[in-house]
Amino acid sequence: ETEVLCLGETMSLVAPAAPVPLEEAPAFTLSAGGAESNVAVHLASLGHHVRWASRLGDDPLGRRVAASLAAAGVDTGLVEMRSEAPTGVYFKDPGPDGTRVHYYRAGSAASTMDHDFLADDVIDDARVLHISGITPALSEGCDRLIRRLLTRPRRAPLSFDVNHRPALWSARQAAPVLAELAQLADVVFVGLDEAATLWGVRTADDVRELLDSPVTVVVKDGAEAAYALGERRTVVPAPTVEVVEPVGAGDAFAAGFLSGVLRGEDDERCLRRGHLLAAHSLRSTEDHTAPPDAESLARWLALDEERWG
Ligand code: KDG
Repeated sequence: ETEVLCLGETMSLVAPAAPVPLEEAPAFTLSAGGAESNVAVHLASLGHHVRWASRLGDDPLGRRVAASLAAAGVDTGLVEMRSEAPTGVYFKDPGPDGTRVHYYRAGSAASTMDHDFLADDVIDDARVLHISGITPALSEGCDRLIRRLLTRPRRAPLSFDVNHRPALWSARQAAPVLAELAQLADVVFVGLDEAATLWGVRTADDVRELLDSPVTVVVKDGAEAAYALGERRTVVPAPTVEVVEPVGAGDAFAAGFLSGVLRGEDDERCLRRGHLLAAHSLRSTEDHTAPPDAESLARWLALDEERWG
């Protein structure tokens, strides 16, 4: 049985080997990066059965992306390799004000997905479907696909990470679309700073007021805390971490949280799992790293409230 089906574009990721600006970096690493497949990799490394669905170019980079996700334990059987469009590429550009990204993804194989990508029975086979607000910005077909997934009658909860990517579309363009799509999901992940940029809200409770229909809205307030706002309001402070590089931490958080959901845990434990995986990812420059081992995870999850904070 598929526990989570993740859908979205994954690109080849070129990153300076040391955190120096792209213009000067002498050496690079080549790996795979995509928000939804990052979530898939984290979930797989926690032992969950995860599928990732998308399109890649039938080219060396596409084969490399597919092979690296398969090697990480993700089921890539639904991935379509296309000869008429290339695999997208993106570069990380570390700088004094944080890491910027540069995309070479217009017309990529993933952007050719349309509303009929994935049969209904394949979607219904998963216990959770995870998508993000990146996909509707890729093409009109991708937008139609996301709308179909969010509006079709469904059996399993649908998880939606808002993931506003300013390099794809402006906040003014994205704000109404991302709010509309988030309202159709069951579990929504959003950063408080991201929500502030998009919708001009100030607090986690403002976000919940705006997004009042999902069962649970998870608001991440960076180094401060994370909130699960549903029938109840749960807050868990963030553990202290020395941040090496923040890209990918949101994906790790979503994976941790969803791992808790799959185990039937309460919101507090789901948030803790989210924090723990995010903290781990914040310490690395890779989009995804091996998660903490089961024993340390269990130890941290069991900390009483005082020592956790
Ligand atoms: O969350 C990390 C992603 O942003 C990164 O892997 C690339 O999917 C990506 C995107 O579209 O920005």
